[in-house]
Amino acid sequence: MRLTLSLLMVAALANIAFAADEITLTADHQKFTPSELSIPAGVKTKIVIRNQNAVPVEFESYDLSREIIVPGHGETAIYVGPLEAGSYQFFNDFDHDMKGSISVKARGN
Ligand SMILES: [Cu+2]
Repeated sequence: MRLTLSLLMVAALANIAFAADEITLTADHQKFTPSELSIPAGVKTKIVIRNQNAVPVEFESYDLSREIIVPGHGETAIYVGPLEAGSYQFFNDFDHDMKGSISVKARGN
């Protein structure tokens, strides 16, 4: 019984950790929200890019070596990492004024 409870708690904690490693980036009008994402270092992270605009956006990042078109009113997901601590820039290649960054922080900092 005690062992079963422990296993359930491990499973619950694992679920929380998994949920924390998926974040959403929204493209709306001429900006990304949030403009600065924060993710932990050393962890593979799923970024769901949701485009609220009628026109497509192209999420592009030289720092992350990623380039992907998200159709108008569509969404797509990319996986980044595990990354080292630092700041990683991204922008919309269809509108270079639309940009943001991913702040990767070492755990415990
Ligand atoms: Cu491009």
